[in-house]
Amino acid sequence: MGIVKIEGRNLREALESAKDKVGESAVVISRKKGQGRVLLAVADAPPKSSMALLTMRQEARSLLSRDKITAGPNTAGIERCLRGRGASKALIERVCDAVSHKAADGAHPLDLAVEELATAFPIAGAKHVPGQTSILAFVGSAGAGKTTSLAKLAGHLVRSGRRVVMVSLDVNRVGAVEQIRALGKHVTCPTLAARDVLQVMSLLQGDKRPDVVLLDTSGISTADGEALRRLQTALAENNLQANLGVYLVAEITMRPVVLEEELDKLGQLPIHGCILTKADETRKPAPVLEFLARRNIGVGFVSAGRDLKQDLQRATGEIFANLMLKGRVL
Ligand SMILES: Nc1nc2c(ncn2[C@@H]2O[C@H](COP(=O)(O)OP(=O)(O)OP(=O)(O)O)[C@@H](O)[C@H]2O)c(=O)[nH]1
Ligand SMILES: [Mg+2]
Repeated sequence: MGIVKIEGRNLREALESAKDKVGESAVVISRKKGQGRVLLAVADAPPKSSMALLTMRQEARSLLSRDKITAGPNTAGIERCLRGRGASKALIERVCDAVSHKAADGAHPLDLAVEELATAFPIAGAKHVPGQTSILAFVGSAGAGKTTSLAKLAGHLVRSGRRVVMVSLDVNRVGAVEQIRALGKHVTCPTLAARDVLQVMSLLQGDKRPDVVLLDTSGISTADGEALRRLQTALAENNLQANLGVYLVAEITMRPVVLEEELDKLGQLPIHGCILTKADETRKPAPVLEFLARRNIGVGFVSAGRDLKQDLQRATGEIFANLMLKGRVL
């Protein structure tokens, strides 16, 4: 067979291609890298003597020298940066590959990394059906930032002219009812402390129906999951003009394994999206972002501080790129 040229986008791809085309006994004699490509000169068997090896090397060099690939962009800085954010090897490779591939067009590597990262994580769409009341329920572990994020969103919706009610199912914990009332007052949004999730139904009748019901839960995920499933069934049975979207509130500092447990505890409850909180408290947001992407859970909002008016941002590709490259939202 002699020596053949094999090409791939990276070393792994080129080696796999060599195995496919030349067979298991393929031996790499020479290689060349650049512009998002790896070229291999491959023989179908090892050389039988040192003389044979020299001849093979000469042949390989001459084969590869016909391909004028120049050095690709320097992705070492991007790689270092992503490693600092806690990114996985697979994500780092994906971004660096994309940068090397597109760099030929003359764009700056960092801009290309931003472009790739902006599409690496799903965004949760807003679920609003005209004429229906949207019930947005926030679930998640104790202290994740459910009530604070809910109040931030309530303030935003009230300012944009929507009729909003905040309902809290967290009525047994000392101070919980006072907290939601105080936050409601602060963002000029009416509140209701509900002992039973089905109390929400009473808000969904008549002309004064709210546009949005923001439903806060207790942080005891098994019980919250069960309550929301009851609400879901009741809404369907009563044919009310309302739709329920469940949002998981998760600290961006959380370990994915804990988040996984949290989702398990919620049971068979469709999760519409995620609100990521405490983005101001870590420079390593990648593990949680990558976990959500693997589970195909889109991020709806990112919270990066305690300020009720400023610190909740609608998730965008730019925010993901900032988090992954700078370790902060802006
Ligand atoms: N630094 C920072 N703190 C936050 C953020 N969001 C919420 N917090 C703080 O986190 C703490 C818990 O927030 P809560 O909104 O009470 O959390 P929760 O999920 O409702 O908690 P439980 O009701 O106990 O389950 C509070 O001190 C908040 O001020 C954020 O984005 N950044
Ligand atoms: Mg709370």
